[in-house]
Amino acid sequence: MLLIIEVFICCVVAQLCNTNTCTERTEKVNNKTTKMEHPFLDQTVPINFTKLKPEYAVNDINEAIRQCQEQINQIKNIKIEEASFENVVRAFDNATIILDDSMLKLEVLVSCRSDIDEYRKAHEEVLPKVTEFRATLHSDEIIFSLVKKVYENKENLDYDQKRLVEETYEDFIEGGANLNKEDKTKLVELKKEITQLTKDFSNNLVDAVDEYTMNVEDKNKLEGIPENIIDMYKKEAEDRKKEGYIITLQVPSYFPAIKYCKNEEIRKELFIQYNKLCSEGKFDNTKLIQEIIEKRQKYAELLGYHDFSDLVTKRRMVKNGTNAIEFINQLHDKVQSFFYKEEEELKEFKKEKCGNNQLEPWDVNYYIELMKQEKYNFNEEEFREYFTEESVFGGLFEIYKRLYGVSFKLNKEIKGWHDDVKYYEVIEKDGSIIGGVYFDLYPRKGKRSGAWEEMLRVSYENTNGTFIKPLGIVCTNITPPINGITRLNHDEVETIFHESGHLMHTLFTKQRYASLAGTNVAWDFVELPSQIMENWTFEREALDLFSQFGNVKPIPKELFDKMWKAKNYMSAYYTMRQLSFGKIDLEIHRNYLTSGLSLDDFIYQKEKDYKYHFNTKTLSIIRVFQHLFSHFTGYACGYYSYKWAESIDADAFEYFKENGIFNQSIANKFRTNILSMGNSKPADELYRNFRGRNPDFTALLRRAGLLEKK
Ligand SMILES: *[C@@H]1O[C@H](CO)[C@@H](O)[C@H](O)[C@H]1NC(C)=O
Ligand SMILES: *[C@@H]1O[C@H](CO)[C@@H](O)[C@H](O)[C@H]1NC(C)=O
Ligand SMILES: *[C@@H]1O[C@H](CO)[C@@H](O)[C@H](O)[C@H]1NC(C)=O
Ligand SMILES: *[C@@H]1O[C@H](CO)[C@@H](O)[C@H](O)[C@H]1NC(C)=O
Ligand SMILES: *[C@@H]1O[C@H](CO)[C@@H](O)[C@H](O)[C@H]1NC(C)=O
Ligand SMILES: *[C@@H]1O[C@H](CO)[C@@H](O)[C@H](O)[C@H]1NC(C)=O
Ligand SMILES: CC(=O)N[C@H]1CO[C@H](CO)[C@@H](O)[C@@H]1O
Ligand SMILES: [Zn+2]
Repeated sequence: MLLIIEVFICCVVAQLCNTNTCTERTEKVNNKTTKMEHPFLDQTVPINFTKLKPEYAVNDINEAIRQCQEQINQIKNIKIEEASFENVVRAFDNATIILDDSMLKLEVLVSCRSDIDEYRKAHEEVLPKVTEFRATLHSDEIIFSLVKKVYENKENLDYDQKRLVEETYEDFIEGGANLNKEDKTKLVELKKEITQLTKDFSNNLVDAVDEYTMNVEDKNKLEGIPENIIDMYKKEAEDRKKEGYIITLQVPSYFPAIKYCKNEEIRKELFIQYNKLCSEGKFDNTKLIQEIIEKRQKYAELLGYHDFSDLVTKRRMVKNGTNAIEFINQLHDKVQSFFYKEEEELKEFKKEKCGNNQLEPWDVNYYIELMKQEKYNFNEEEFREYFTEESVFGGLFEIYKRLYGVSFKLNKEIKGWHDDVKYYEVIEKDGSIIGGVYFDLYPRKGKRSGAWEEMLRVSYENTNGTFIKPLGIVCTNITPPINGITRLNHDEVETIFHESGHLMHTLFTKQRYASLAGTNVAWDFVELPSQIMENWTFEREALDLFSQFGNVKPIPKELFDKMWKAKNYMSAYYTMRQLSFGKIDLEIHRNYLTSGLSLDDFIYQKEKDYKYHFNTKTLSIIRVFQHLFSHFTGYACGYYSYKWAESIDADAFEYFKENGIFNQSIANKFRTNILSMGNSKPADELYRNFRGRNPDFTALLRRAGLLEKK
């Protein structure tokens, strides 16, 4: 079904690091000594984006790889008895900084300036080389033997050094460096095979989606669908030289039809077609899934794990597959009664509308939307009057001032990659500069969609003892200004708060080593700093700050109350939906091969308690579940982390809520134990240090109205 849509608004924080000093080198070209410029390798601040011309990119990245390789070779030349933390582990941490830094610059330009083709071309040209270089880093035997030597003699190192040694060692173990030759070959082979199978899976899905179109000639049949979507269907038809309207199975086309179209026949037909995708014929994914699961199992076993879920979660906060499935099961049990209560409500509503209370799978999105409109009458758009760019950012910065005492200062002298980009310095109470951030808020031709934050430059300790200052970027695609004024809806404000949370994780870091710094943390932990910030956008006290900036009125009580009522609408349904994906993800990787059941029977059995009682039985979504099967790992055995991260942030936010949402003592705990720590300690330990105990996962249910209030 519609996995792509409801799945998190995530912003993929790049897990990369950076810095170094290298501006100009003298190179011999055709026997003439020429001064070559390498703007992508230039580490000076501020970054001069004018200099980052596409024609330098390929050459510079190649040079970065060469420099990395040179440092790697130096490490390899160290005699085993001379291996030390500094000359092996720290040097290894440092070796890739120059490459990561230059690639990040190029990636920002590709994501935000794709209107300039040359950046994309340059990126396409260097990417395979960079990927290959990075892939081989953690399987090198010589370096591993040196790392292992340091690992075995780590008692006298300080805490951060030990952590870096352990994490580096684990990276090599995961890369298979500890295996014998034969197993190592098998591992490489399996990795290749899985990668190919997942590629085939994606291609099948793309091709199967492309194969189907629905041509509707009579506009009346599209009743209920918003005009702008109907325009899109019309344009699709025109592009294909057809009459009327064309709906495809691509999510932006399919989903609005399923959600809004009053005509049941259309919804039914689309649903059935979607549900059949990749289940038969030449694009059948059934066998591929079987093979991917089998090979992942072998891969995990080679590395000494019981199954793939244990391998994937080993270094995450959840720690093992058993904990992950228990987490899902427990939430499920708590939500189930609410879930069925909502089902009854929905059936009742359907009966009111059409006299029949039999729920069909193609009804759910439609009646949920209709009931929402009728019962709540809440429109995100009403907020635009109160949320201007000035008021939202004024409010956001004021919140950070109250929490952490820091201020954001616009510096117009510093230019980004486009005139819209704004650069801020973030300043500590005592006046010292913490770091900087580029905000790039509006869509433009070729800009990547969605919203994301990235550590453009990671902070770490230089060899002379000074810290490199971090640089973050925050990119969004919010509605651009009309007549010079940007007006946001609530969703867009939430997005900005979310990304700002990642930003503070990037900026507040105090880690000495690049690969442990900032947002380089466990996958099921990285969304805590960001998601928690969304909560301030629901708090009266916080929203009232907005109206102190820009010329806007405070949000009326009526609108505020409507927002809260709508917030938890059908929350058991949405929670259960995410849980069901987490459930089948873990189950298929843990128990399918030994179950003796067919794919469909297995999934049916595992997810039946996570579904409404439909009149018509349909296939499972497993054959289009891209998150699990489109990459070597991707979200496989990681889907639980959506709910996991939400549960933690709910629990963390309760701590604020109980003590005041601007309580500086709680904020300070959050900053020192989480935001400044990067991956200095395992995530569960960081969390306990902040909260004084393990997370209480029921906080999520309380927040969603799925538990009695405390
Ligand atoms: C470069 O110089 C070497 C001798 O120093 C000469 O043999 C070679 O032909 C020269 N190459 C070019 C391209 O001029
Ligand atoms: C950035 O580089 C351009 C091109 O080299 C140069 O003209 C400009 O003065 C530089 N800007 C700053 C602020 O240094
Ligand atoms: C770190 O890397 C840079 C090149 O990227 C190099 O100049 C520097 O010497 C390295 N530092 C250490 C401590 O290895
Ligand atoms: C999973 O981890 C927990 C600790 O978080 C541990 O108590 C449990 O034994 C582990 N289970 C398995 C099957 O490894
Ligand atoms: C340390 O190195 C950085 C960059 O390499 C330089 O900017 C800074 O001035 C140096 N600090 C000291 C105290 O030498
Ligand atoms: C902040 O929270 C602490 C508990 O950690 C509490 O003792 C203190 O009174 C709170 N401060 C304010 C201003 O509410
Ligand atoms: C008050 C509240 O519950 N707000 C939000 C807190 O943030 C999460 C996202 O992590 C939202 O889902 C909540 O609605
Ligand atoms: Zn995020």
